[in-house]
Amino acid sequence: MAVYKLVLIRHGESNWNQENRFCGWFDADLSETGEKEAKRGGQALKDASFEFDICYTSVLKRATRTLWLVLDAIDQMWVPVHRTWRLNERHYGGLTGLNKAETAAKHGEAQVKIWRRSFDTPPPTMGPDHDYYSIISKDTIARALPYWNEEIAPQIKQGKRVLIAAHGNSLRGIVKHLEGMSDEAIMELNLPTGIPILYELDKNLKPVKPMQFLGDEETVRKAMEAVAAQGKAKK
Ligand code: DG2
Repeated sequence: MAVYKLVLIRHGESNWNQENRFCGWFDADLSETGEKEAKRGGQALKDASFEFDICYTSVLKRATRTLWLVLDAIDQMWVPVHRTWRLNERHYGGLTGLNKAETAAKHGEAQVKIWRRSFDTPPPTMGPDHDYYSIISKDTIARALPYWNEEIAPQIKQGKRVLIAAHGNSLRGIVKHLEGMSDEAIMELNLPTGIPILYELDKNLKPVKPMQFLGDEETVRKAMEAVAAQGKAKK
């Protein structure tokens, strides 16, 4: 029986999503499309009359701005927001700033998929000679899960209605944990930008049904395919 509801939202498209560059901890802002996606996500939550008691986000502006736009759309800007680096995107290390399709052409799509989606193979490290080394100094799930277990899960169990606005990979870490997905299964999951995801959870915070996207089926399908295609080599 569903006891709790949890809503996750990956930020809207960022400028670097638009340019198909590995972003990670680089603090790219939302693109115009991303702002529209975040507003549309907020509208979907408004249409379904969602209310929240507490919100969580990363310390990156694409997630923060998405959360602001969503809270504005549902007219709940007063809801307390907790920010943590533990919900930041996967640190893309030496790949930061590179074009995903060009990287796939150089290293192969299979290798790029491992760097983007695996839970045990981090991207190559970022050395001091990297262009972005001075701006942003990894293991996404290893840092997101303690925060989930120690901070977020207890709030849900107290009956708080929680919204998390974060990133493709930090949210995939939470999804993997909630659904008990294998390392292989999580490799195939691509979360769309700006579309709220609803989980109905039992008293032990286990999902009672699959994740539900608050958006029309066609938009969701296209958005997920587009994310998967970002790692394909340019033809
Ligand atoms: C993207 C995710 O992160 O990239 O860092 O490039 O969710 O913050 O836009 P987000 C990035 P992929 O893991 O999908 O390549």
